[in-house]
Order: sequence, then C-alpha cells, then structure tokens
Amino acid sequence: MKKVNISIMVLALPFFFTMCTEKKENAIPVKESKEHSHSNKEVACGIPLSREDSLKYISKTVEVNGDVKNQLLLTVDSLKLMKIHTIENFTVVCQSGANMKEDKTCKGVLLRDILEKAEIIQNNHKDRNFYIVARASDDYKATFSWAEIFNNPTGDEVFVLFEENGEPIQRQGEMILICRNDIKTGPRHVYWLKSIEINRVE
Ligand SMILES: Nc1nc2c(c(=O)[nH]1)N[C@H]1C(S)=C(S)[C@@H](COP(=O)(O)O)O[C@H]1N2
Ligand SMILES: [Mo]
Repeated sequence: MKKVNISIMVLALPFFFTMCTEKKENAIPVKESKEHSHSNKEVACGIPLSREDSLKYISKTVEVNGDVKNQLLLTVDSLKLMKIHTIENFTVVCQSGANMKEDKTCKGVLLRDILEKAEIIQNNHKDRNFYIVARASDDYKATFSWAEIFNNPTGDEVFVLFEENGEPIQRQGEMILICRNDIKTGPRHVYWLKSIEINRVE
C-alpha cells in the first residue's frame, strides 16, 4: 500500500512542477489541500481549489480594527466612494519565482487612505510603532509597519483592489490587498481579504 502511494507521488511531481513554472493568466487560487493546510510543510505552489471550495472563502466585507478611533466595515461599494487608483500591468510572482497572475489593469484604494479614515490612535508623535496585518478568510496574512505606510515610498504602492481587468474580483474576491513594489509580489498579495488589523508594538 505504502509503495503505491509513493509511486503516485513520484508520478505527480513533474505535473506540480509544470504548474508552478507555467505562466498563468486569470489564475485560479491555489492552496494546499485542506488536509495539509495546518502542516508546516513549505510548498512553493499548491493544489488548485475547485470553484466550489474557493466560493466558501470569498469575503464580502473587510473589517478594519484594533488601535483605531473608527472601526470600519469595508465593502466594494464603500471602496468605490474613496479615491480610486488604476494600477497597470501588475504581476503576481511567487517566492519560487513563478508568475502566478498578470493583471493588465486593476482598480483599488490606498491602504494609507483606509488607515487615515480609521484613524490610528497615537498618543503623541513618538507613538508610531504599529504593525498592520492584512488577513484573509483562510487565515493567510501579510504584515506592514506604520513607517512603511506613512513614512516611506512603499505607502504609495499598497492597495486594496476591488476590480481586475474591468471585472469585479470573483474567485479571489471580493477584495485583494497588494504591495506593488515588493520584489516578489506573491507573499503580500492577500486574496479573500477579510480584515486589516492595527496593533501597537508593546
Ligand atoms: N488568501 C490567500 N492569499 C494568498 C495565498 C493563500 O494561500 N491564501 N497564497 C499566496 C501566495 S504563496 C502567492 S504566490 C500568491 C499566488 O497568487 P495566485 O493565487 O493569484 O496565483 O497569492 C498569495 N496570496
Ligand atoms: Mo507563493
């Protein structure tokens, strides 16, 4: 029985390798399969989720919470009322180097504008050690610092997207957080975004 399992794995390896190196347009969200998702095993590229499976992760709201004066509940419609930016030719590159997705054009709002609306609670001007966690419904997360967003050019490159190539975001919907100037854009490309948490470093 064990022998059979090993030979299946060996046979499947070239298949997964091809998937990782292939250039994908309108890529399907890839993720480790459910039964492996809690293991610490590092995978460069996962198994594509079925349409049905990805549907249950889609989040229609993004909660902005933590050390803020105004907790927010963002939706695509509320983002559309803010200052909208158009981003051209955005490519998602995995840490492995594989191109995962290419957007000709997408639309979104600056994370900085969202944080300014929420108003981080700062006790004085030296109170600026905060970390910001962008979390997805599958608990995937990316972290930013206060200085990156408010005192560094990176602040002009972090967006919450609500539209890709003229269409609402579907399988990875409804909002995706990106950082356009990261070297590998995959790690801080958070799809199924569900919360933005602001925490003071204690
Ligand atoms: N919610 C969520 N976002 C995620 C991931 C994930 O597993 N869940 N994987 C990340 C990784 S490792 C990469 S390389 C890119 C892959 O982008 P793609 O799914 O569009 O191919 O998304 C990132 N964002
Ligand atoms: Mo990745």
